Amino acid sequence: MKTALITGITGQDGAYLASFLLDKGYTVHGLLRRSASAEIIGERLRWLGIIDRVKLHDGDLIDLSSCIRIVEAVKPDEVYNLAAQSFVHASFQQPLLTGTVTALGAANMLEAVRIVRPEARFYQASSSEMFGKIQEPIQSERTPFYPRSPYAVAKLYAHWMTVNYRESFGLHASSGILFNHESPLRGIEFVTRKVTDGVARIKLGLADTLMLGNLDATRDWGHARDFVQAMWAMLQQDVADDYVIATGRTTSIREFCRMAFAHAGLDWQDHVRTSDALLRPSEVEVLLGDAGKANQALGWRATTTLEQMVAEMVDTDIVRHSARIAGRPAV
Ligand code: NDP
Ligand code: GDR
Repeated sequence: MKTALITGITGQDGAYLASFLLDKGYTVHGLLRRSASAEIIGERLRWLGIIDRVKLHDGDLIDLSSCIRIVEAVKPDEVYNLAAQSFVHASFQQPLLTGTVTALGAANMLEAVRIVRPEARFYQASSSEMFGKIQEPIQSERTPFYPRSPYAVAKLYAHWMTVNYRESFGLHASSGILFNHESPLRGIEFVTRKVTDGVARIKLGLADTLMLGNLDATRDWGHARDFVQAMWAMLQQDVADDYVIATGRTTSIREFCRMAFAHAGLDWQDHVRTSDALLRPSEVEVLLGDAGKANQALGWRATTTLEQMVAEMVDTDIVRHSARIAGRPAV
């Protein structure tokens, strides 16, 4: 059976992708950066019950020698480069770190594959943030990019490096231009999880208000479990290519709040407050993707509705906080 190497395996997508590949019979390896809080680093892999089924290797995306060493040791058939400084808001405060990890880190992995394992298939986690100040109302692979944050600029570099390594060196390197995808394993700083966590706290009497920034922005939100399947499907194609992955429905932050609070029997207007401190220096106001190419070529389409995902996220956060109140582990 095949062997996969996932960078960013401890993140939301890395955990779901690892689970998906294990179910397909893959041997799954992951690059793990050292942390002083080692006991919480594998939380998502533990949540999915797979921490003992993946093989983790110490390394860091910004350390080329560790990337080379791990690719050499693992000899992967497929490499999924998901590691990144992925929080747009933080990228305005840490633009150089974001560039080093999110842009040059991808170049490191491309170099490691080119030098050590050029026959491996490579997936780059590109982003709808690259469309930024949108140039077309519905964004597809043909829509020009206009990045609006240091994060998006870094992703654009990584995206074009992936295209360049495909064209220059013949690597089977594909980019998935993924629109926002969420889940109960989403990082707490991202708006959907911040909202569902807030709903759970308010429902259980642990808090009364939730502070947010821009409520008018809209996002094309899908479920991470659906989206990781598209990553895999791209690497099964004979020819590497780039694909937009999206649901084709866009929803405002305000409407997401309404849905999440309503699921718990609450009125969002009683609890949500806004603060200018949470606004971004430049904002991506609207994103709406056309995944027609992926649908035709990969047979992929989003299957989880936003309503189902909101319900799953709110219910899971209520379970998590209830367990904490009762002094039980949530997993
Ligand atoms: P997360 O932020 O949840 O995960 C990021 C992962 O990268 C974590 O495993 C993190 O490790 C790891 N990482 C960060 N810096 C380094 C480093 N220097 N060396 C090694 N590993 C590192 O992101 P998601 O799972 O949500 O996203 C996966 C990828 O897809 C990212 O590249 C993101 O930018 C991109 N993307 C995500 C979308 C989304 O909506 N989720 C949409 C489009 C693109 P640690 O656990 O130690 O912090
Ligand atoms: P995004 O996700 O920037 O789209 O990047 P995020 O959830 O952070 O923001 C979405 C929108 O919500 C608005 N917003 C808030 N955002 C956060 N985080 N916190 C708040 O309190 C808040 N209030 C309003 C934001 O201004 C924004 O408009 C995500 C990441 O996963 C990237 O890595 C990925 O590439 C893109 O999605 C596609």
